[in-house]
Amino acid sequence: MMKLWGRANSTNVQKVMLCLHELNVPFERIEAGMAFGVVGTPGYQAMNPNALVPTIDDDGFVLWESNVIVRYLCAKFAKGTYWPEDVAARADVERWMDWQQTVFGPAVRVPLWGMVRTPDKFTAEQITAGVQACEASAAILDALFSDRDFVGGKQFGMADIVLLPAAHIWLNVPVARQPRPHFEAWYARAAKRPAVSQVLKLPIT
Ligand SMILES: N[C@@H](CCC(=O)N[C@@H](CS)C(=O)NCC(=O)O)C(=O)O
Repeated sequence: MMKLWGRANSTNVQKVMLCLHELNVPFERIEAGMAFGVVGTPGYQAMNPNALVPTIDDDGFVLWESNVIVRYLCAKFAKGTYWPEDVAARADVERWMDWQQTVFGPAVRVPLWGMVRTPDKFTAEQITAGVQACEASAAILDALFSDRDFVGGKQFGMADIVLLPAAHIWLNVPVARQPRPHFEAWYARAAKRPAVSQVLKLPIT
């Protein structure tokens, strides 16, 4: 059976859990990371030298990097649906996966750690800058979803999966946000999916 290492409140682990639930792939999740430890052990680091979660083991094939795991799973189990076969259609959604890793995800880390996890370690200036960065990303997502239901158009797919955990944090941290009707409508649409409601929980921890 597919194995997944990672704590359930990690956004990067949530992407993989969400993907596995969406694709109806049975898996065993092993707690790892932060309070659960494990990532510091030689055995874990032999699989993932970064000592980070998530890591999967698919019948002996070990893989880390959350967005790559999502691409791998969708290509293996959902070619033509979650993983577009057309090269241009795939690049069209993949750009949003890389944007999540490089822009939106790092922005959301500030309200997550600065307002929920370790507020004592953040200054008011850092929080303000982080909130501004999240608003800039939210404006981009609002424009994206002004003419489509999901990232690739009508069908929910792999880019929606990787954007959702960060969106869940931004739309639920205790801060005043600008209204983003299209972005919020996408999130509400996605939240109706059983896999999404099963993985993305409140309160945020
Ligand atoms: N680029 C990596 C980043 C992985 C990462 O930063 N994971 C965090 C959790 S979101 C982690 O392992 N933190 C240390 C820990 O939980 O012990 C990925 O997308 O998989």
